[in-house]
Amino acid sequence: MADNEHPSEMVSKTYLGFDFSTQRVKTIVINDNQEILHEADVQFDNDLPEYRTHGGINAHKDGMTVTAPTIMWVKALDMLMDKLRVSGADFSLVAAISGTGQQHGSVYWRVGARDTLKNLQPEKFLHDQMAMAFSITDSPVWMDSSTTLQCRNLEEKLGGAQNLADITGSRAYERFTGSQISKIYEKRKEAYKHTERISLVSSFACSIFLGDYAPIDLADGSGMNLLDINTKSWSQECLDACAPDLREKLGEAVPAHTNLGPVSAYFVDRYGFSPECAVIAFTGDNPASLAGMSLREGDIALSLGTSDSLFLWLKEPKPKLEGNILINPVDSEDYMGLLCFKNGSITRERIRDECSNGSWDIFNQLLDMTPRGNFGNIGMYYDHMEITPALKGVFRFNKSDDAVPRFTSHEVEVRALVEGQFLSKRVYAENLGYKIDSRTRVLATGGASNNLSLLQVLSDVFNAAVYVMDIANSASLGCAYRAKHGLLEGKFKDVIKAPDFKLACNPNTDAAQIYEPMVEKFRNLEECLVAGKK
Ligand code: XUL
Repeated sequence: MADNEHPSEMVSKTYLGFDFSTQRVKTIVINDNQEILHEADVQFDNDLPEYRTHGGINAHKDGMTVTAPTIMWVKALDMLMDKLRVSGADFSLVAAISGTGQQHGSVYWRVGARDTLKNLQPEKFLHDQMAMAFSITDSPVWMDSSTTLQCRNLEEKLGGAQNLADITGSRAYERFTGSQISKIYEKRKEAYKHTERISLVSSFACSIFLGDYAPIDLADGSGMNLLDINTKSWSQECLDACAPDLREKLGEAVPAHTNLGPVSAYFVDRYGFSPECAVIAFTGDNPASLAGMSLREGDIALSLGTSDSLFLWLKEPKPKLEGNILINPVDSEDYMGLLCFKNGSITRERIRDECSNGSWDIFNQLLDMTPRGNFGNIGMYYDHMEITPALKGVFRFNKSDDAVPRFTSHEVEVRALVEGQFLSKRVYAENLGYKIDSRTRVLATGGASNNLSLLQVLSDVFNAAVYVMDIANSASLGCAYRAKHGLLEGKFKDVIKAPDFKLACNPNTDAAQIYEPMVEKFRNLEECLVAGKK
């Protein structure tokens, strides 16, 4: 063995995970022991300034349209592969590749592009050969909000928002791909006609590795308002409501762990991949993170960041107007729920500044000194227009459910904020069909997950143990895991070793007695607010 060779790499196969996210493309190489051997990334703004993106996107003048140049993603991949090679990655050891992309974004392949993909010349860069491959050169991405008209139209044709949610797992959202395609069809009929295939960002990236059109996977496909999550196939009614000939342009969708076949000859000849290296279907970044966090049946993962997001493993989902249900990326028999709360740390920090002079220590002392249940007071703090639910403003209620303009002390305010944020998460998780039981684990991640006082309230509100995990790059790591899972088949949990989560808190013995009634109170109060009755 040469001195500079990595011992783990010598003994095991490796797996490659790619993440085509909004601001960059990133990759992680792991070995069979799930140790990270190499990482590399290419930032769109800095490394590819010629595309003039800010945060990886171009925001248009209308303030609603947001796109990214499709070819930029291809060029970024050329650069990333070279970086990885320079970092010493041995591509001949890669047993399988998978990846992920920002959800909802779409790619439009021009008639003839399939031949381009099948005949890529190894001596040339991908971006030189794929420059003419797209009928729409700027891909709409998830930050686009220009399709309200198409959304209303889709909901109307499908018998209302709840009916659409019952079929596709979500009411119509501007960023979801069905409405985006519908807008392209309405505004650019010629380009639509010359489109041979429509991919999501994930299946587009996968197509490059496969050297052919890769199918959309069921998990990312659930973010389009086009897939029937019950039958796990396209809904003809939804397809028809968006644009003609859509079924042919989308191809059939497959489970996210599907082995699609060997990597294209381009990667074998140019980078030295084994001709047997398998390409596993790519998926969306949120499903990929679920895999990266090794979520198990019954788990809840809560990322506490500027905004908070909640991932749920669901067996029997109940789609609602708030939240999204997706087909589970690691077990396509099951589902995942996704809930985004815009007012996360951004609002916690505002209250910290007002009540404790910017000090987290004092904020935590105030929180700890107030009894669980906060004397029956409840608060909802939506400084920014909230997503779950669509409310803006601060709402405070006393123990008789009367609206009050303020609470009597800083400690009551602080506890009302923290309890309110976690009660809301429990309410919406249960609304989507999540059932809390003795096996429930709450896995906390993100910036605020190092605050034990916050986590204790979380544990009490959910009456469940809270674990913490520090998983950076959960989407790309999740895809390296998924590459292995797809290759070896079987249950994800039997193939992938879960990271060691650290137990942070157990619920207090009186937690259920205090918070069960409070959850109901919160649910009723918020329903009244949404209905305009409070
Ligand atoms: C999810 C969503 C975002 C993107 C970000 O619905 O729009 O989380 O997936 O990459």
